[in-house]
Order: sequence, then C-alpha cells, then structure tokens
Amino acid sequence: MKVSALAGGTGAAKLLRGLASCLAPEDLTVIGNTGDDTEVWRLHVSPDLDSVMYALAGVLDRERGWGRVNETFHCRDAMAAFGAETWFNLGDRDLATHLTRTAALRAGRSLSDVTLELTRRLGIAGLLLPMSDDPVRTRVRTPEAWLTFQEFFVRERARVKVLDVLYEGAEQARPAPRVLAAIADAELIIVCPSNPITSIGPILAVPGIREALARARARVVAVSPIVGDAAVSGPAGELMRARGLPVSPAGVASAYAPWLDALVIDAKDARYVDELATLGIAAVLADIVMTDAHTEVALARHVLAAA
Ligand code: FO1
Repeated sequence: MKVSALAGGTGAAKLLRGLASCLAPEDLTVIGNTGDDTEVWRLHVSPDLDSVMYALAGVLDRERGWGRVNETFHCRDAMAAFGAETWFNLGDRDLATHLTRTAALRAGRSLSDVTLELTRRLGIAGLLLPMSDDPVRTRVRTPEAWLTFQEFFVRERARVKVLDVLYEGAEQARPAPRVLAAIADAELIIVCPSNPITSIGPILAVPGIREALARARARVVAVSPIVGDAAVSGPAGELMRARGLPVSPAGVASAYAPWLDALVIDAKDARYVDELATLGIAAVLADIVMTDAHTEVALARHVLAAA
C-alpha cells in the first residue's frame, strides 16, 4: 500500500519507524514540517526533517527524541568557549547534516533536492519531502515578544504564555515538488501524532495542501497527539488553547475536520466517539502512547488496519 504521511518531529518519528517496518520501504512518503527550521552558527537546521530522517535511518537518539545516537558535543563546547550562543545543541555528527545542507542551499540547490541526497546517503528508500522549498517560519507570540519556534521551544523550554501563533511566509510558499502528487496518488494518508498547531499547522498553511487533502481519493487517518486533556509530550496543549481549540481528541478532530476520515484516539478516550461522529470523523480506539519499538509497530499496524 502506498502511504503518504504528514509529519512533525519526535512523535511522528516513532510512528514512522513503526510504519517503515510494516511497509515496503519505497511505499512510504513523508511530507515534513519545515516551520521549525532555524539558523544556528549560520547553518540551516531543519529539526523535523532531521528527526524523521534519523528515525528512518535507525540513527535517531531514542531517549532525546532528536539528534543522532552516540552523539558528542565537542564543537558546541568549543563554540561556547568562543562566546557563541549554545542553547540550541548541535551535536558533532549532526553538524555533518547541517554543513552538507547549508552548502547545498548556498550553491542554489533546493531543500527537497538536498533532503533527497541526505536520505539516500543514509540508506533510506522511502521519500522524505519538505512541505515547501520556500521559507515558512512558525512564530509564537508571548506577552513579551514574538519568538521563533526554537526560541519558544528550546530556549524558553515552552514555559512562557502563548498568545498567538503564525506561519510567516506561508501565503507565498508553494508545495515542494512531488508533495501534491504524493497526496493525490497515495492509497492511504496518515497524519502523524504531531502537534496540530506547530507541526501539522505549517504544512496545512502552504496553499494547495489542504485542498489536495480534501480532494484525495485515499482515506485520511490521523493519530491523536492528545490523550484525555493533555499532550502525550510537548506543548501541544498550550498551543491548541492559544488557538482556541479544546485540548482533547475532539479539538484535534476539529482542526482536521473538513478532510479527515478517521482519528485514532486512545482507548481511554472512548467518551469522544460520538462527538467525533458529529464532525463526520470515525473514531478508532487503540493504545496510542508509544514507549518502545514494539508499541510503535503495534500502533502502525492499527493505523494501517483502520484504513
Ligand atoms: N530540542 C531540544 O529540546 N533541545 C535542543 O538543544 C535541540 C537541539 C536540536 C538540534 C538539532 C535538531 O535537529 C533538533 C534539535 N532539537 C532540540 C529538537 C527540536 O528543536 C524539536 O524537537 C522540534 O523542532 C519540535 O518538533
């Protein structure tokens, strides 16, 4: 079955690892969020693309959920000694990714082109597509200032009040090559258990992507990143609240309602089944908290069966 998945970073990486072990490798296409992209030491970093790429290549640090396994941070420490900002931790092995990507972009190549090269060199047979080759940047408004996503998430540890979120550049952005075809030609579309506002939101903000999802012949199945009234991990709850969405599986469903066919929710959240039905969305009950390779594969099987 040809599967296309919309993905953020850490939560998505777990489900994608599970899916990759159930599908023929070339049957998985991932459309990744680039709203989190940032510049560190003049290097272009695409955190969500990298988390997905490292997960599919089997080199993601499972404990941190980002960066490479067996990582060291000698360069960061040396940069700190020179007075550089080091709140965003770039590992020594990880630096090779950002150096290669930045050099390619400066030479005029596109983000999708260099992402293809990086994934192929890491032995990934599936396709990882940035949502757009044009810059889209998520900004988070706090009482003090507008922050970049990484300032909010890493520097401030998501501990500040959120008043608003916007996707700078989205209106002018075009879907990257093959993104619309990946949605149109898929036999199943999966929305990974990622933050609906800052991981999936930027993808949906690229003109043409929402419309392609609404037109797609494949079923669209999402996995909730929310269990009960809280995010499985990260600041999804606070960000959904800031955007006026209830922090619940029903809030996730309403963010995706016009084009979503089914939402996989936690077995403990059966009370939301009827509310989802009123939105035209079928609820699928499963154990959605992934804690190890076994639960990643189990959830992936459940999602494929739901299709
Ligand atoms: N997340 C952190 O919490 N702290 C970090 O220092 C950090 C560094 C980092 C470096 C490269 C990379 O690809 C990701 C990194 N992340 C870090 C993860 C990232 O900021 C977030 O997980 C995503 O943007 C949210 O999906």
